[in-house]
Amino acid sequence: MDGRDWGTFLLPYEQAVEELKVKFKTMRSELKKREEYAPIEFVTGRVKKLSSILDKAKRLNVSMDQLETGIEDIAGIRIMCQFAEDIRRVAEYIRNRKDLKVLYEKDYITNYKDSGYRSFHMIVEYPVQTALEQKMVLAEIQIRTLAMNFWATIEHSLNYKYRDSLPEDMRERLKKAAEAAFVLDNEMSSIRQEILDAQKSFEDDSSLVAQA
Ligand code: 0O2
Repeated sequence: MDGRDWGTFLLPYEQAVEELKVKFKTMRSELKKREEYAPIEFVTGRVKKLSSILDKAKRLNVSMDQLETGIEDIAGIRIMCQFAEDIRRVAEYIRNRKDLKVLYEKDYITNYKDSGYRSFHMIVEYPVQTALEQKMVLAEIQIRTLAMNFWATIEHSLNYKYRDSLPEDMRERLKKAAEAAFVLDNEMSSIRQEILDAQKSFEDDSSLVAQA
């Protein structure tokens, strides 16, 4: 493929990322209006860089005519949540959507990676209406807490800096930092539960007063 062909190849992925970003941002504002609290904090998206697509294809032994099915994260969406339990809720909203199909899920929260990486991934099939036809594209949706995202962003840039050969001590410290992020998420979840419990008992007390 020459430069122009690559541009055309990436077009439906760019469209998918733009559309999915709008949809999940809308989901956030809708949920915020319906309830006092939105499980989505913010949404980002990106189309994988051509050099990264080619590197990954080489690493996974995917031929140039198999890229569309062989590389599942050319279109990538990231959904950040405040609390770990929000992740399951957001995943359920996504499973119930009629405008995409979840092909499979990877739970790197229960089965976190060796690096310490935690996140919930969903590989989806999304129909893009191009000028000429409807085209199905694959997209990867990553759902994670703010703490998981903080860790992943730092680790990703360090890996980039060290070109995937992080010094061992740095690797160990990152693993410890991932555990600290996990503890932070648990701590925040328990505070959240206390707030919700307090709100609930306040509502219960108010209804008792109203009945008296
Ligand atoms: P980028 O720049 O985010 O696009 P692989 O694990 O890559 O062999 P697979 O099955 O596609 O193959 O991967 P996976 O693990 O399901 O998802 C890949 C993406 O998850 C990565 O994309 C990262 O975004 C994220 N990810 C997975 N493991 C880690 C990790 O240890 N650290 C960080 N920071 N992110 C991770 P890319 O292509 O690596 O990068």
